[in-house]
Amino acid sequence: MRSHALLSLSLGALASSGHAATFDVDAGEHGFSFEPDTITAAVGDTVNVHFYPGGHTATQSTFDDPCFPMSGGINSGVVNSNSGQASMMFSFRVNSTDPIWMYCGAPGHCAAGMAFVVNPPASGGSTLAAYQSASSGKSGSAPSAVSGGVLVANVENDEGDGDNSSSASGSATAAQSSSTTATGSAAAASTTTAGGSTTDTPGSAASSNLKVGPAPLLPLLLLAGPAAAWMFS
Ligand SMILES: [Cu+2]
Repeated sequence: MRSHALLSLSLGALASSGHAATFDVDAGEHGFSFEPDTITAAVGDTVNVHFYPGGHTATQSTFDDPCFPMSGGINSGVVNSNSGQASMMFSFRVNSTDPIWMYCGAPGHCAAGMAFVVNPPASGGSTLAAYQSASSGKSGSAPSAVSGGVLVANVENDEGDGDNSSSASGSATAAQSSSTTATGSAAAASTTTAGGSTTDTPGSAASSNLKVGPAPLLPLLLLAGPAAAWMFS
């Protein structure tokens, strides 16, 4: 019973975690850019921004006011790294399918085109290219307070591309390890159960030996009886 409960709990967690996707964005790995710079995400998906050296931010603006923090918007604050990805990453949840325009608030970075968009409009002139074009000449700034997401210990995404395909394989790996965990806990549970009953059996056998010690001797006597009779006949 216990092993079934554990197994169904593990499978339940596996099923629910399967719906949400995680997207990895690299900030400043190759100059003033976010890679990838366009993400199509569903509500409940997560975007993890990994920061390379240069002192970058991931900050939300409106489309109409690029490089300027949107009131109540998403903001990582400045995250720096000495080499490679910073020890902290900025993780935010996609709460709607409305476009999320993100830029880097370090001075000059947004003007240089350092921006990305989550769920860009399917049509019309509100494109990332238009946003970046309107960014030129803006000084760019970002609040220091983190909002709309959290800074958490960085989970390194694949070096090199850091695109959605690596995050897909990342999720697949996670799913695999979840199923391993499910198998593992099922195995652990049955081991525990087996161990438990194994412990019970010698325990009760031992106690019955102690309490009814002479009982096992009875068959021997019954066997010994005829044997002795045969021997002495
Ligand atoms: Cu930057």
